Amino acid sequence: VTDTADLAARVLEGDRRAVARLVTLVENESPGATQALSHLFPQTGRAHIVGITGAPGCGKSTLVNELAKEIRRGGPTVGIVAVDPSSPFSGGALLGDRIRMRDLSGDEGIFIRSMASRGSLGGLARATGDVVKVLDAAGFEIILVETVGAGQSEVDIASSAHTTLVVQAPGMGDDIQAIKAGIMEIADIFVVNKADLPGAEATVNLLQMMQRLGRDGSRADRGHHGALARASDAGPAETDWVVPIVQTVATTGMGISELLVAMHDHRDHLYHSGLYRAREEARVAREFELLLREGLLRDLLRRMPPGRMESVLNQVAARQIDPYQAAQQLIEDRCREVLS
Ligand SMILES: Nc1nc2c(ncn2[C@@H]2O[C@H](COP(=O)(O)OP(=O)(O)OP(=O)(O)O)[C@@H](O)[C@H]2O)c(=O)[nH]1
Ligand SMILES: [Mg+2]
Repeated sequence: VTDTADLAARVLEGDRRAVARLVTLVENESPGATQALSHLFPQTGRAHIVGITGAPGCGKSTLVNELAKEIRRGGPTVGIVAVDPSSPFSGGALLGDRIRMRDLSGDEGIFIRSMASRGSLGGLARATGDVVKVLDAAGFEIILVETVGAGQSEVDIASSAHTTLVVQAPGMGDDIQAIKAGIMEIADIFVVNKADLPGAEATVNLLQMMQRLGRDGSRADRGHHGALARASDAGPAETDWVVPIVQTVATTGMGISELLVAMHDHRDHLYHSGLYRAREEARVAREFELLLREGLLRDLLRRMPPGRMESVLNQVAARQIDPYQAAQQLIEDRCREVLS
């Protein structure tokens, strides 16, 4: 126990080896990780968390690499978390990331971690959130979180980032993806990367058109999933932020400084409008709800008499009982047990 307290203390001092060690503990879901995170929690909430999402291959890693270099030129420190959802090709992608990010290594003001993808996407989202907390507590001022726009993950990231960059590249069928994935709602900044390729202008036009169709590009619902998160609905209304569309060529650095300006503008906007607080509250509520669910499920499963789950599942499979009633039954059994 003193071991984890000590580890947490060293993380707070910004000790890189302690940060790396704790991140590994978090990834492995080691029991010590939760204790250390408890120690760190009061010191979190300082970093500007920026999510970068978009279709595979649109240039997110290249962009993150250039952004990090640009941020470092200005002074602030940067944490980078690359999230790779389960994919048979992820080995290659991770290797590619390492090579591309190599020119950042050696800088003490940057910490890079690729998250291994094990377990459910939900588990990955939680682990990512915890790693972000570690980097936040360690004093990294801007934290860039890269996620592939696969299924639910970009929504997860959007609700845990202050600022979400949605990256599009011309000629990748992104126009369809944009509509499908509800990406208009989560974007705080649109990045049209690979602006050196033909079709960039068309992508920009399409985004502008969709923005007009959607009235403004704001995302009033962002982060408000889940029952507890609704507590924050009383917060300030999503305001007059016009989602900028920034063109970049990540391979040459073109447009990167403009993108950084847009990121800072958005952070300032969040502060001045009171949205920063609202998003923090929604984030905390969502995270807390997840923890409650996880804990309650774990408790339920642990206390169930041996064989009970199997027998219920068999009954459901045989259509002898419906899953709604079955779930209700198990929950009620547990409640009765607690009360007796
Ligand atoms: N022409 C052009 N190529 C680019 C640009 N940005 C990135 N690329 C190239 O696009 C390819 C994919 O870039 P990545 O940065 O790995 O893209 P990613 O979105 O991180 O990919 P995943 O993590 O696999 O989803 C690489 O070959 C890059 O060199 C750009 O602005 N212009
Ligand atoms: Mg990548």
